[in-house]
Amino acid sequence: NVSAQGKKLFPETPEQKEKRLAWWTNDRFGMFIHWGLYALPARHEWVKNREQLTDSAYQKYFEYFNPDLYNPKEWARQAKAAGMKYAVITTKHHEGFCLFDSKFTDYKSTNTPIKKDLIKEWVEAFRAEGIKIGFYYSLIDWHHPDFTVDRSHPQRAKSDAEYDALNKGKDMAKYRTYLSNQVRELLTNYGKIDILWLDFSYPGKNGKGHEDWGSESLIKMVRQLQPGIIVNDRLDLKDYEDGGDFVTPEQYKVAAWPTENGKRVPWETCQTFSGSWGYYRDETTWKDVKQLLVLLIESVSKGGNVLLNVGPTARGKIDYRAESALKGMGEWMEVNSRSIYGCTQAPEKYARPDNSLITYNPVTKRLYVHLLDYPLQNFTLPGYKGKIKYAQFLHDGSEIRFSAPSGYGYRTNGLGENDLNLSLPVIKPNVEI
Ligand code: FUL
Repeated sequence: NVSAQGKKLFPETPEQKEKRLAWWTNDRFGMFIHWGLYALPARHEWVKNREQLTDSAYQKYFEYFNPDLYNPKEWARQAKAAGMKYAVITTKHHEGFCLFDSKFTDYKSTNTPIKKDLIKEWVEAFRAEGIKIGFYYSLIDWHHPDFTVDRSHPQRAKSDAEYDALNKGKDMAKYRTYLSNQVRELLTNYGKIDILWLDFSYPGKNGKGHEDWGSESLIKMVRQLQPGIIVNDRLDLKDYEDGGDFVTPEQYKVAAWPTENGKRVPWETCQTFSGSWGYYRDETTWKDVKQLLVLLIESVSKGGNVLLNVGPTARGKIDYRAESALKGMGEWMEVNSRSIYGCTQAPEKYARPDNSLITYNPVTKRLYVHLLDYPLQNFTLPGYKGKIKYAQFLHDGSEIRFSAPSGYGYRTNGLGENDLNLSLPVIKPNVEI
């Protein structure tokens, strides 16, 4: 993670930053969308790199890119029904193909058979549903002729000599200008943008990725164009306290709320339904709804957000397996979202009961106990005596009676002096995790 050196890029107090991020830490749950030419081969968004496909071998995906069923209103409706409050789409992924009408390249959706600025329609559709707008933009570009493939680039060459050969005649400075021009277009032509998700720079031969990518001037421009925007942490600005607004654990669950210099930092885990970010037709390892809900609840219980990814198909539909998982999550969110929005890690005085997760709303002072499996036995809130005024189910608002130990009999039942026993009905709630 980032080890801040105290150097700052902007004059912003911690309170101002907290205010800028307030909606994001409240909303907790967003949709990530990875969509590009890689939806056609349908075997991972890194396919060009993994299979070492040449530009001309990859060209057919450009020529056949025609998502005739693309209907971003439908995507936005599905995101909203799942309880997602913000969304981040790949305007350009590592392959270099742009879903937006950029002045600085011909490698864009307007030049494919679909002939449209797909980002424009997407922004309009998601905004209309009240969903906050995020742009993912790849700092890596396997198509741009001046993008320098240096020795830290994953998976390409095996030696410095090989990299030098690959890099001959390339001018990273030209690529820097290109990327900054494109980021300017994205932050100028589509109205207010809420999130910028840059992915990713890495230290090259000089050990300073931020110099290769011009990260300092890039982020300064970003802040100038969209002062309220929230930016992730993948610009290799580790020397700066404010080099990114939140950290981005990818495809893993954090053990505890991440910290830097002893202070808790805003964080968001990005996760796939299966394994690939781009549409992967033959993938079999799909997470079920319960796993996904636990991921969300657990993240909120440690003060974090979840950005859950869909990889739409080459025809522009959300994969049916993702669609049904979103629907399942939505059914749960419809009655339980109160335990997600505005919630965070519970204060220490509330211990986590066995086989459960707890989230807490500091404004309403509500504690939410999420039972991961409906208990067949007594359910105990350890050490909660005197800390709870009222308890209810979320699915129907009905009261849950509770009792504290009041005598010898209770103690022999295994209840500690300060515990509470919840009297749960035998019949399970119909909306389960
Ligand atoms: C990674 C990328 O390389 C993946 O393709 C994906 O976009 C993920 C969110 O970030 O670093």
